[in-house]
Amino acid sequence: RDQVALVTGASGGIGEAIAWRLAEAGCKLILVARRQEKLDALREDIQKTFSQVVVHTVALDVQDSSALDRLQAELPAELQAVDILVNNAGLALGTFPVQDNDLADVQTMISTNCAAVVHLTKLFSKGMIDRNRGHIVNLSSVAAHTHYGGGSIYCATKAFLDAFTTAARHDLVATDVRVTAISPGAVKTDFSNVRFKGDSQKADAVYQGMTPLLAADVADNVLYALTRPAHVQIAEIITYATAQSGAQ
Ligand code: NJP
Repeated sequence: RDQVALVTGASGGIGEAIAWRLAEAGCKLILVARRQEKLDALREDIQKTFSQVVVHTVALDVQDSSALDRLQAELPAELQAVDILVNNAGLALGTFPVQDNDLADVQTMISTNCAAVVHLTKLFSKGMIDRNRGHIVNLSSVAAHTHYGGGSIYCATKAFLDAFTTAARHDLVATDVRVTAISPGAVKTDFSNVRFKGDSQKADAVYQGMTPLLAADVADNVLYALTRPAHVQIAEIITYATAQSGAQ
């Protein structure tokens, strides 16, 4: 049967690019994010290009754990056995030295980047283990490795994700289920606008002096990991923009 792929944060940026690549690869898609209208527009666009592809959209906030609990049961029957889980929804908020961290923003980053991934992995790994097939892909970051100043919480959430990904691989080692972290550097998406709450000057400054990665570059890395032969498990793909120092 066609593989079923669930992508969080599919309404834009890297998640949208991943959705296109998975559609091209013939997967049935479950696209998750908060903005229903963006998801609907993407579904229409994908189905214009790939008319055979099944695309189902779910508007929810991954911070809402009861919505996550309901997610699987509310999926159409043909989509309940998820083979590919792409935990992509995530964000950074601001750039603060530790003494100035905004605790509400800290909570948002932890619940979105960490807790939701733990929850979705728990929900969908069970079926993968039972069927002895599946792939979990976690969108981490070079920030998990560089730990730049002013980004203590974002870096820590991505370091959490890397550790979680590695430990999950140990837990699943007796199965054919694979786990991969994809860790990009600076990617030209809405990410920096979200980070600086719409301050375009600050957002643009992030990409100064470099040609940032494209969302499609990251989606290529995801597809590479997913399409290796079954005996090959990619642990992590780390990609910097060529002129990126990684210090911020
Ligand atoms: O960001 P952006 P990217 N519940 O802002 C969704 C990592 N990364 O594509 O809910 C549900 O364009 C949001 O949808 P909506 C980064 O940490 C990036 O660049 O409708 N969904 C949107 O679809 C993240 O893990 C860079 O607003 C939620 C998507 O997430 C991943 O790549 C560098 C949500 C965000 O799209 C994708 O980021 C790096 C929620 N609570 C790692 N909150 C980079 N761009 O430079 C957000 O190292 N979303």
